[in-house]
Amino acid sequence: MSLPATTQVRAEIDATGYTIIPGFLSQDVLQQVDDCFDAWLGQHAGRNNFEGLATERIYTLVARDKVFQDIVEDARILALLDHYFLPNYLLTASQAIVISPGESAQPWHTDDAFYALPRPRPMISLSTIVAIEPFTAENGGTQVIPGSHLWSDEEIAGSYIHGDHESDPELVDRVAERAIPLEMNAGDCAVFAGTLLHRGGPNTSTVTRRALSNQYCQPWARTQENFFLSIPPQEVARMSAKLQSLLGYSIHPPFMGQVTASHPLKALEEGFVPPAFRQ
Ligand SMILES: O=C(O)CCC(=O)C(=O)O
Repeated sequence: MSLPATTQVRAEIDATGYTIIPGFLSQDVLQQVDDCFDAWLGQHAGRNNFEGLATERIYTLVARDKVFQDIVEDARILALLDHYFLPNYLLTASQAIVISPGESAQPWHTDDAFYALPRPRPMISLSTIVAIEPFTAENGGTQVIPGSHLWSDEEIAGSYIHGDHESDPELVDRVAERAIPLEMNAGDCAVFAGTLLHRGGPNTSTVTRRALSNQYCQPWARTQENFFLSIPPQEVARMSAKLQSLLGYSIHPPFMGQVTASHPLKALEEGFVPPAFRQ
């Protein structure tokens, strides 16, 4: 995506809350991701109606294969993050989402609802969802409500925040006419504001819908996944400087993220012992 294309993508996100980058993954990368999914799927059952009871999620994808690291730090996505967020923005979630036939619609929600600041407001997170198999209106393609990223708290009232419940039927009725299923080819990537109302669609087809989703947030926001605990420091030490920063090994000035008054990158040095535990 060249610079003018980046500008176009931003204009679409600003206007509607989302956009699609066609052909985001090359055929080769798509195949590598698909091979990983083949090897790993079948072991992770969804636990509630938000994760999806007929949906399989694999968390911490970024740590599972180098191909996912390259996708997380794709230059086209970083260009958007540089625009929307402060320096040292973070990866907040990295997961596979595979919706099987028979899945019902996910509750309507916004991805940055955790951050209980009054709306309308700028996004605190930005989500990407990459089609690993084609997305259709029948197989669970993500549904979005265009323009809802600008809605107030009153307008999004009834959307899912937490707990095991459906979105409010009043909201479901109110937005039904405006919902658009994202239809994408394998390899396309939807990018949307954390403030946008969306949901995984119902899968009424006979085929699965494989996807991966990386989400990013402002450097001062708490991340959904706690990568400090899910990825051992010796693994992070082998990653690129950008990924280390995305995983939280960075400072949001003047000192958010410090490790006993030092830069967190010190914690990745061989033999590092936290100062409070030194003899
Ligand atoms: O799978 C999808 O299409 C959307 C999933 C989603 O929005 C979520 O789990 O937060």
